[in-house]
Amino acid sequence: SVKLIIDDKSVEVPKGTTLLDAAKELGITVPALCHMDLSGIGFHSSNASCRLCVVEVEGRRNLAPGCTTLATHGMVVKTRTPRVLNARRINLELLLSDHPKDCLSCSKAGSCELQNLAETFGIREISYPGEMSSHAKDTSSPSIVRDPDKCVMCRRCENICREVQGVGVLTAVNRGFESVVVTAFDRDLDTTTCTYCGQCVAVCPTGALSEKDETNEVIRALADPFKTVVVQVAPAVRTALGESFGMKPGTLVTGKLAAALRRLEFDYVFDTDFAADLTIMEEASELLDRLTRHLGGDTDVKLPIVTSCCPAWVNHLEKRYPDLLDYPSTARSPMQMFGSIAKNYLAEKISVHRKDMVVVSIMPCVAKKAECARVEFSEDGNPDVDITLTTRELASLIKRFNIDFESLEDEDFDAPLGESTGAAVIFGTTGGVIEAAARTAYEFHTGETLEQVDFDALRGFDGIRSATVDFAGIDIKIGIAHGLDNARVLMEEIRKGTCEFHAIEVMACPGGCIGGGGQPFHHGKEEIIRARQEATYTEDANKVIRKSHENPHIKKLYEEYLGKPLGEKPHRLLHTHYFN
Ligand code: HC0
Ligand code: SF4
Repeated sequence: SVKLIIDDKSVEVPKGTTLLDAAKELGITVPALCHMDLSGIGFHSSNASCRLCVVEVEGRRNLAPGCTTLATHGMVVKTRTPRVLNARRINLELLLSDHPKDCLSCSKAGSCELQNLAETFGIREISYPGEMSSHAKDTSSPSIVRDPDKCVMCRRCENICREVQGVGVLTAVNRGFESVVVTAFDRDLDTTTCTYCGQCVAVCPTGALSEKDETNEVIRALADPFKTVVVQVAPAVRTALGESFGMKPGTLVTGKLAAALRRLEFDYVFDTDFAADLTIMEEASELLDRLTRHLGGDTDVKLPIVTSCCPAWVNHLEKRYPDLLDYPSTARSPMQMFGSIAKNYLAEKISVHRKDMVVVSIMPCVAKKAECARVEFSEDGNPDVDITLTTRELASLIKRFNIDFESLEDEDFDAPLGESTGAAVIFGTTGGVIEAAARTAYEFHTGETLEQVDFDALRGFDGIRSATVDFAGIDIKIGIAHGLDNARVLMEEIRKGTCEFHAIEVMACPGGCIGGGGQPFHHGKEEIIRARQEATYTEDANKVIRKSHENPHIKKLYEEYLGKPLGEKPHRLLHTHYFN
């Protein structure tokens, strides 16, 4: 370790620690725009490009960037001298001089890191007015809007897209004044291999990347007297929405969420968790079907089965692994199963034509906006899910409707599409879908009661995890990856024929949906994502029923309407296919 002094305080840190991290040990925050540290979930970005983290190091002539300068023994560092503060202010003003000034109407207003820094540094005028760079806005994608004029060249998006997702759609081009992060040949996003995972949006400090805002479409639908408007909420939303109202990360707001949706005057307030239970019924049955055939000597059967409920993962699979499209489960995602059940079963039950029903999804995800627009999830041009909003967009709607979120009394979701189990809740975190599937597949396969429903071996934040589950004498090998580049490792094993897993779960976003691109901004605070995961497991543990196949409303839906899992009706309404 090395010992050094920062702002007159002594600190000892391991060799290789940056000055920024050493200062953090002392509780000293050094501002930064390009730096973001989420190492615990596999992401770290420091390009030393924003130069806002400069510090004075005794004996050095130039100021040093705190994010890339390593602490050495005996160093004396100062983080808030007039020279340091002045340099940071000048660097900030230079960034602002070539930044649009439409803060009032910017998509990032209120959460912009650049705006916050300008406020912190007391900037009241821009000292360097002059030429502004100009790039076209890209609205081609159903999920993401790119506004390169707002790019500050921090390159977090480029790093997360290349290093964590292994996609590499975004890249810095040009030099000096002309430098900007764009797609290859500056092509529209919808013509690239972008998966719409939205992780670039999640880490962008400014309004250069944001989700496509569809709040006004929902307001219009809610005001239309001829429409029955049905809403569903994804598992991970309840673990994070409170943050948008100043609540502590990890605060579960399930009851307030249902209440707020009712205040928004949705006609039916339902839960995607219900459909997550439904997904497990189909996916666990599919796993067992493939497994039984495999054990029976069928060499054509494709194992491992790969989860397919994450839409960014599906986009990536189709583009990157067109030769492996027989491996993903054909079960639709919970969101799309919900849409299908709403526009078929529910519509019939309440005698509403599907064209007069609007299904709105609230998701922690931006890729879900593109998923609901896929043609295979529509009938005669009418989509099963009409509009998808992110958690952030829902927060904005609640504020616009003047609802005092914090003081809302807890309410329940409506029945029957609002009832769910603990298994559905954990869909929201990495490892949760496969744990939920294991709970049901175990009981379906063995006919015995699973006493210990917590599969601790499947939990955690390691990018790639594996575990073996004993299904009454048969060892079921399970693999988990979150972050698309981690998924690559497992997919390449399948390609080479060396993969030993029977089932694999992939979620595109680090942490799973709790870390989704549509969640309230974490601003690089890893503890926020960890708190959301804890909340997820707490909600599961608090549920009376924790196995999907024990959900009474799911049982009834099969008895009354669907028949058997993997049967004709489920095949038509709940399964899908993949394209390359
Ligand atoms: Fe997820 Fe989902 S769990 S993808 O992570 O499977 O977005 O929260 O809604 O559909 O249920 C996101 C979250 C969902 C779906 C569910 C799955
Ligand atoms: Fe890359 Fe995901 Fe952003 Fe697309 S949405 S550019 S894949 S990080």
